Amino acid sequence: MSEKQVVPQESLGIIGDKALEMPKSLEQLSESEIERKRCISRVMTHMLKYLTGEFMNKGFEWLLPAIFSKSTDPLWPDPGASLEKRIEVEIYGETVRTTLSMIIHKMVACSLVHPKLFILSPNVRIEKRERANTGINAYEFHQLDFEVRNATSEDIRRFVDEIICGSISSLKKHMNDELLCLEIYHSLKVSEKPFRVYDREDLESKYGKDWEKQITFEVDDPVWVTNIPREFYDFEDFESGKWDNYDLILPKYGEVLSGSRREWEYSKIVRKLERDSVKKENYKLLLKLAKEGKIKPSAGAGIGVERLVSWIVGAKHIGEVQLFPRIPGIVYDL
Ligand code: ASN
Repeated sequence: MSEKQVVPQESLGIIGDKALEMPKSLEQLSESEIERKRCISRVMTHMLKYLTGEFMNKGFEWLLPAIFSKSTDPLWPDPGASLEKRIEVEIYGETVRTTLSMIIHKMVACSLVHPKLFILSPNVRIEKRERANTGINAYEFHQLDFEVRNATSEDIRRFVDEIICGSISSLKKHMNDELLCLEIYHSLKVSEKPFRVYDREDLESKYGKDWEKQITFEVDDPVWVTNIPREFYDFEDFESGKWDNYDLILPKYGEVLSGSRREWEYSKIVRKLERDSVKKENYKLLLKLAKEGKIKPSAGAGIGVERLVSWIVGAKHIGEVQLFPRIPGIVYDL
């Protein structure tokens, strides 16, 4: 890559309305910038240790991710999604896709094997290159993705309130040197629980289509937004038109988690796939299991690991919290 990265500027995003300086790759960093990276990595290590520990304390199984599968998240229709390209490759004469999220695997594993599970999984989303400027998009990132059989949305939200606040308390207790080095120790606070919950329809009446950006800049603590129309696997009440799903929004950084109670009934899943023009042949196994009544009600969510750390350390760009940045439109050597 060249010294100064030039990125298209049409679509300036959530963090600010001015062009962002793109994070440098490792070999371009000064000593003090390397020290900062080191502190950020230590904060991330501690956060992952805390979060995975909490999941295991609560009886979750830790599963390893899959990279190539016939079925992955359609990421469609989702107003937040903007993919430049979908990766499909042929292996052993079959077409497989790189993981966009582990949602389908979670639904199947949670129904057939583990009532409580989590996966720390890489997601490959080739975002449009303009998204370099949002400061919160990376074309590879990681989710701490989890699912609980028979859980309600409320159960999941309360659990997330708990672990987000817990991870910040734990960081303040055990990582004070790193937080001081990053100059955020004093401003980092543990929010009050439970986090406030807004309905997307109310936000839309107040702010219009741009509600997500508006609420992101208005709040000082994480807040929940529920009832967001999106992919087929999120539960939708056809009568009321309400979606039983949720996003967690972080002040100034935006959405860090999305999740829902899931659809499990075959006829609803089929109806929604058809309505959304999502190819049914890409979801053969899920449909077969649902038809046989083997998909169980569950709820879950996925936490964007790099976004959560960006918010905690006050990063200007998500690429700062990746040792090997994955910025839309910029391909580094490593
Ligand atoms: N992980 C999300 C969920 O559990 C799905 C996604 O990332 N698109 O609902």
